Amino acid sequence: MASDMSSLLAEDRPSAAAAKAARRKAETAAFAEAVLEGLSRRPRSIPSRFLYDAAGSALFEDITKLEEYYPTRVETALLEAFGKEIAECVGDTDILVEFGSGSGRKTSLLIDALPGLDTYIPIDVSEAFLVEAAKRLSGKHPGLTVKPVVGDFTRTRTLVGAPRGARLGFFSGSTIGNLTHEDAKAFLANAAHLLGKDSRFLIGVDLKKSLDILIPAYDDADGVTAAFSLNLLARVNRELDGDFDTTKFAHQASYNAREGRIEIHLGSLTSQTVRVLGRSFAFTKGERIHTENSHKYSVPEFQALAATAGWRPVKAWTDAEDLFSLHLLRLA
Ligand code: SAH
Ligand code: AVI
Repeated sequence: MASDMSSLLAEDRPSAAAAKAARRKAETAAFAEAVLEGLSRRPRSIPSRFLYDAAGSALFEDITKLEEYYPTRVETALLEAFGKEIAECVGDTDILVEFGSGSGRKTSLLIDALPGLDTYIPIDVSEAFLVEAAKRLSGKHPGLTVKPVVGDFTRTRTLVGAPRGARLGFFSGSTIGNLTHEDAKAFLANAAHLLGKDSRFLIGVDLKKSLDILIPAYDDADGVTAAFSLNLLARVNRELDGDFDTTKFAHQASYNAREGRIEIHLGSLTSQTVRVLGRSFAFTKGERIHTENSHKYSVPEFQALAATAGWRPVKAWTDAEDLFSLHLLRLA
């Protein structure tokens, strides 16, 4: 079969250009609402999905190459070591649906291990990055139909135009850890609905571990993670007529043991007033904006969470140092 990139090529048509402009407008409106609301409440917070504009996605790619950031390295090694075994446990698969697909580099390993795969549907909110990644994947896997979907995976209720067939979901990188337990449950329940009866789900989940490993992974020596966090304020300046001085905020990563999660904040280094869309927000020195959570789960903790949404464990794979886990689940 010839490589099919129909939904990407459609981007060139005028109607597709209008749809793209409408998506961008809606995304900017959602960003504006989240920022104005999040800066008005106490404690202040902005949802982490807004970290991923084009610049944020590129900075996340830089994070994945850091020595301190073990999750990408270890998850890749797990897919390389156990890809064949995972594929055997998964069984026949026609359609792979990936949530928060990013660069899709790890996905290639999974695609290689699934010989009967016909269609790949990556879902991501970061449009330009998604389109580039989908083109790369399509070129690398001739014969695979690639149908990228731009959108928020917590709000994707249907996969328009997706063919019938056996479905496997893939949620890599421990992005599920960026959701609260409540939101993760709702996401897993929606994914069950989206993937449908008899589907399976492969999810990468970061494990609890020593703070000596965990903290540097989120506060690296070269300041790449800090740049990733601060890009959120730069994005407010670019898109929402903001005047954040990004040199006057500091990236802060800490572990909240009670919640079992890394928390990332941007702390104000001075007393200052910032304007966004014509509104003023006064910060005292030390006042923080909560920008990200990254929950860590033991294998049984994650299996218990998945069970609340109807997903049963098939098998979990971990590395020798117990840094990261890959869970294969099936619907009960
Ligand atoms: N899975 C990839 C990328 C992880 S980074 C990997 O393991 O390397 C998280 C990805 O999820 C980014 O590409 C980001 O744009 C996307 N993302 C984050 N929140 C999202 C949301 N609510 N809906 C859709 N995509 C989201
Ligand atoms: C995408 N996500 C799983 C990353 C994480 O590890 O929580 C995002 C990240 N934030 C800072 N470093 C990496």
